[in-house]
Amino acid sequence: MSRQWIETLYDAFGQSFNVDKVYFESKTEHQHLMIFHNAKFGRMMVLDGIVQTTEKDEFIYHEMLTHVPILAHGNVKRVLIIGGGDGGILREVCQHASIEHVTQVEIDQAVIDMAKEYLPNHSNGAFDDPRANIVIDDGINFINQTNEKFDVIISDSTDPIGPGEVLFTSPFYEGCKRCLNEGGILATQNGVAFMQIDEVTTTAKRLAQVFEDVTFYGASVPTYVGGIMTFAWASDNAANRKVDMDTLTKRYNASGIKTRYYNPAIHQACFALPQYIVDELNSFDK
Ligand code: AG3
Repeated sequence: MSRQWIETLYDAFGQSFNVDKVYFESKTEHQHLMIFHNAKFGRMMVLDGIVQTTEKDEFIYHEMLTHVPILAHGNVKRVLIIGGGDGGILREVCQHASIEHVTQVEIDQAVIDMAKEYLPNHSNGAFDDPRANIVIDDGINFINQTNEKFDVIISDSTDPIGPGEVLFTSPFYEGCKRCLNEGGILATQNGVAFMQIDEVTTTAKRLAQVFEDVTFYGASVPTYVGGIMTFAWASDNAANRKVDMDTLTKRYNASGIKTRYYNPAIHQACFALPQYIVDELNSFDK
């Protein structure tokens, strides 16, 4: 029988995977990193006991966290990625020929190195894209120090435990606002709403103090088990998330990107939230 690995994210419930082969397992400077093979999901990357990404279902998360803000905005030239060391978001951003520059700030060099080695299809060469500038630093340090501005900021972080925690704080959101051009959009990984509903509430409260228009959108990602993964959305321009179907379709076709999950209909639909999330968002004074 093959070894079983059990995710330790939640107390009373978890998912387990057969481990066919371990490619890498070690403590990096910042976290515990493991990469193994599972027959259903292919190669998987785990950080501090939590599934981060798998070869088979990564496209859903990476496409949704990238193309929804970029095509909603419609004129993105500069993108900032916080985290995302596996390179999946960078790969999707680089698909857009109209994007002139992308800065990625990852805290852990080992995640980039090991992803390049064992999950090469995640970045698919994007780390060598001449438009990409890769910085090894804590996202909040970079945000606090830079004078650069961006049209879209994507936070592809771990959960708010360990190194990812600061990326869910008000100072980080304020810093993002300062680094966004007018009408810019911040999109962040915000956990699985059913399992981590407090994260939705806390993020909504914090973002609402900084941005005019705050909401969430969702997508179902098999290995982020427990319901829809929510992405937080913050902008000062509410029109960004109300782009009509014709405009989205034109932008999508003109972009020339290839997708396997994202399309304009999914884009429009993903802002429809289940009532338990709507109720949660209405439960506090904004
Ligand atoms: N980062 C988000 C992983 C979230 C897992 N958490 C969870 N299931 N609540 C993924 C990095 C992919 N580039």
